[in-house]
Amino acid sequence: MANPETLCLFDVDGTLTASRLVITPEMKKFMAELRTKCKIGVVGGSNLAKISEQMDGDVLDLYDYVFAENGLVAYKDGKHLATTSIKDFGDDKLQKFINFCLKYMADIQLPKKRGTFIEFRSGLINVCPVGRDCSQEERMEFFAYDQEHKIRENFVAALEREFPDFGLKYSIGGQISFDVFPTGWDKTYCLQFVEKDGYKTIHFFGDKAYPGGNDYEIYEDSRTIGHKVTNPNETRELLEGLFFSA
Ligand code: M1P
Repeated sequence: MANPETLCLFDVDGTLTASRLVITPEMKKFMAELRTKCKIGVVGGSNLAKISEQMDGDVLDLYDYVFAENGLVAYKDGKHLATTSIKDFGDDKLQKFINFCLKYMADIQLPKKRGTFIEFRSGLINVCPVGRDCSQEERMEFFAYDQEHKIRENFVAALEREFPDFGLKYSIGGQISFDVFPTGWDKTYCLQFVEKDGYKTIHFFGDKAYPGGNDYEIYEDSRTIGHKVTNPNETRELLEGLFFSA
């Protein structure tokens, strides 16, 4: 391997794949080629099963590091390293938070509502006003409606007003939902695992590398060299310049 002391970490949606879609065969092949040049890892907000689905195969076989749920579920070389649970946040606070969300969602009118409005994951709570059971078409409909009516932005502002001292962070990373987790449990959480392995250079590639986006903290972190991209093609072009040019 040409760069064994270099690690490239990647966000999933909008960086390796189009949002919520499966990686293209070309991009999948390109990432396998990159793996012969340096170590590679993914750090996504979704759970392991969803990341595997998007990576079109067992992601644990395809990447050296896999950080699901922002790194709260961590794997290296296909082996489980650690899982941190949001249950440790405390049931009293969690229930107050969830109750508020359910009441808030009961009072908003949207083009459609489906099922699974709160998804309780290991390391975060995903809040989804349209419901995670929506179809792809309903997803796109909500996304467009949200851009116009700022449903998620207003929801997060209401939560910030209601729970100013809870120590929670909100991240609007995808199209239909937002993630909620204790402060510090953003994507930088995964860096503690790779720091131990003594990499000289850690690149991070993400599309939501703006304040409020779920790639922002790790993109800005002094331990990484951050690269802001707008789609998988741009990610590939940057990597070609870094690792494949003569
Ligand atoms: O990876 C970005 C986000 O992807 C999904 O968001 P949505 O369903 O809203 O498009 C979710 O898995 C979310 O948790 C994640 O941050």
